[in-house]
Amino acid sequence: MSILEEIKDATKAGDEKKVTLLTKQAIDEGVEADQIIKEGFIAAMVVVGKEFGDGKIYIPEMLIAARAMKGGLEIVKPLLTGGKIQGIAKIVLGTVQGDLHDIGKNLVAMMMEGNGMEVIDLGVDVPPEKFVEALQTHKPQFIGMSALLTTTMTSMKTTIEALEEAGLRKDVKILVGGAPVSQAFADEIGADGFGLNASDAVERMKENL
Ligand code: B1M
Repeated sequence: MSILEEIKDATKAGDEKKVTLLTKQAIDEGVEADQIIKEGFIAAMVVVGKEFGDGKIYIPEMLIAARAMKGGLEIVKPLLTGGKIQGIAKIVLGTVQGDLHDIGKNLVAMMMEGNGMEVIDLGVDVPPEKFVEALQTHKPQFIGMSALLTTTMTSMKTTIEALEEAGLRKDVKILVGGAPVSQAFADEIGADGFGLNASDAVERMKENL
């Protein structure tokens, strides 16, 4: 079994200690951070999501796998964020109201920081008014919203409406992403960009600079 398969299995099993050890080992062996994330962590979460959807596992297992992935991400973080010049652009980022999923959002943040962007992370369950307030306080060029639930992605639209009502929409580019979000949805709600994954999110930012 390859080390990436081992990382995938350990993440899926929620064995955080093993995930961290294997991730360190993979880095030492010269495996790219991007490959560890895609073929190790994300591949595991795809299986976890499918098994949860099929009723084979339950929330605790999903939570434990997520914790293991976070442990692994902490190990690769310096490789994604280290050594680059900060401050090309500023983004206020958050997972929208009602949504507690933050792994993808955190990965997007790491990738942005690694590409010289300044990230102000509002965390999870961020209500529209908090995005508005953060825009007034930090004056970023971008607002980034993440959603993982079909029931919470509508909060992206509500947030855009709140920015319009506050007369601030024209001051900022809005970037959206997350598993249920699509380009068509981004267009429908009037966002400026849709990121399919973390590197794509960075590309959309660069295009809109
Ligand atoms: Co939840 N969950 N979850 N969950 N969870 C999903 C999303 C689900 C698809 C699982 C399933 O049913 N198959 C399903 C949603 C169904 C739907 O809406 N259609 C679901 C559900 C139902 C739920 C609960 C409602 C379960 C319940 O309580 N009954 C509940 C909701 C809680 C809430 O938010 N209010 C819930 C809870 C949880 C946990 C807390 C247990 C845990 C989250 C832990 C955490 O994040 N701290 C969890 C997890 C781990 C998942 C799955 C298994 C994995 C998500 C993940 O981290 N993926 C997920 C199934 C799946 O997606 N395979 C599932 C890895 C991550 C790197 O990918 O987040 O997609 P992702 O991010 C990607 C891209 O989407 C993109 O880039 C990232 C990197 O490539 N991206 C952006 C993300 N944000 C972006 C922003 C951008 C641009 C790109 O610009 C700003």
